[in-house]
Amino acid sequence: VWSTVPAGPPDPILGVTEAFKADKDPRKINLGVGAYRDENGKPYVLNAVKKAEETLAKQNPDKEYLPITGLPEFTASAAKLAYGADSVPLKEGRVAVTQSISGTGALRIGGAFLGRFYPHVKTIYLPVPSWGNHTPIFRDSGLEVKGYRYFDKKTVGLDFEGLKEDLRAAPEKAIVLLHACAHNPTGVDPTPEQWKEISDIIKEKQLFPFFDMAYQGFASGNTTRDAFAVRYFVEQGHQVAVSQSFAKNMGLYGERVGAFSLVTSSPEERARVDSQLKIVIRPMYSNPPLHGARIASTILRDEQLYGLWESEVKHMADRIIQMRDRLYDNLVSQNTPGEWNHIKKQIGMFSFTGLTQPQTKALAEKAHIYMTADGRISMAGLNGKNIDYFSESVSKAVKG
Ligand code: PLP
Ligand code: TYF
Repeated sequence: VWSTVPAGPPDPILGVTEAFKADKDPRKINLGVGAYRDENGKPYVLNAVKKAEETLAKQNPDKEYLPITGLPEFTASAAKLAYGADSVPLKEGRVAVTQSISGTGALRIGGAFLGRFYPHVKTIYLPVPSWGNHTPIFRDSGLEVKGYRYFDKKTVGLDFEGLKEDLRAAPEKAIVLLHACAHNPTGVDPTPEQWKEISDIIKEKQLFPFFDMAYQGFASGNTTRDAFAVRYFVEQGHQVAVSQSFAKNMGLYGERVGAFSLVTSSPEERARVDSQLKIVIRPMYSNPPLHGARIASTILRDEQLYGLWESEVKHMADRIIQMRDRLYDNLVSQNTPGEWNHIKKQIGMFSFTGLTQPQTKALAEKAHIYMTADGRISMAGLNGKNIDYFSESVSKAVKG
């Protein structure tokens, strides 16, 4: 029956891990996938998570199904984390929230809901470039996918003029996807002043802002600061959609903890939206997994665990910032041709190095260093033990 099924290409990000695993050289480094690694290059389970699991084990909770929209304590705390405890729409009971299968699932639910109910042009504009999975997620949700300019190769920074031009030229009421912070793959975020201008254009053109917040806390080390864009837009009266992931900021990757939310205009409207979110979710997976949502909710609702978690998020963010400084210093002291300031200016898990495809290929073949073909590196893969080898290898690759 399947003789006509064509072989598909490997995933551009997860494929890098395959190549890494096959390499037997002891110096090998995997900077492909965006997953945090500690100072020893090992996956890191947060102490806040371990403690929450201990608390949960003592409570010995049952394994009943969750409601379709998930664990109510979790969704309430997740929304508070994103929108802020003082958020007006939250206090007025007009934010519809559902638990999701991490950030990917949140985007997919959001896409499906918009595909079914968004009453205007069903086109979503993504930054160019964006996370590789955005295009298929929204295409599979029944939306038309287009792009707006975002990254300027010349300055290795934000193409703010291009961005504004493209948003102004988009059809009225189109959907715009915005990375709330720590843009993947570029590590380039708008400044607060630029966010304000973006908000004005979106208002003028009545565009619909859909925030993907996969790295809250990971950019600056502070969850409030990283929520600036979302909260500012809400204060300006935008009825935003927000996708949240707890994969990176709580290190809950494989537990698949996330939330999708929509600001509505009244509690009555929220109730109607809630009812339709359930109808979207029920045939997809019925209800979400329990354990990770219990962990996140325990951390978010306990003052001490919350404090511990905040300090651990900051530790992860700071370690990445240190690696940026060391990489920059090394590249400059080794007289590596080019301008490397962007390494320090970029923010979050990734750096868009500007390395070309032949250079990334040479790094893999000659130095056993793996990154995505676009020159993106996951900064978290660097540590005190491999940073010098990495910098020297990059320097050599650039000198050719
Ligand atoms: N959105 C962006 C921009 C991401 O970088 C990621 C993960 O890398 C996600 C969403 C979703 O990840 P997850 O489904 O693991 O939460
Ligand atoms: O590194 C990245 O950009 C992501 C990481 O189910 C990732 O693609 C990997 C697996 C997954 C979700 C995100």
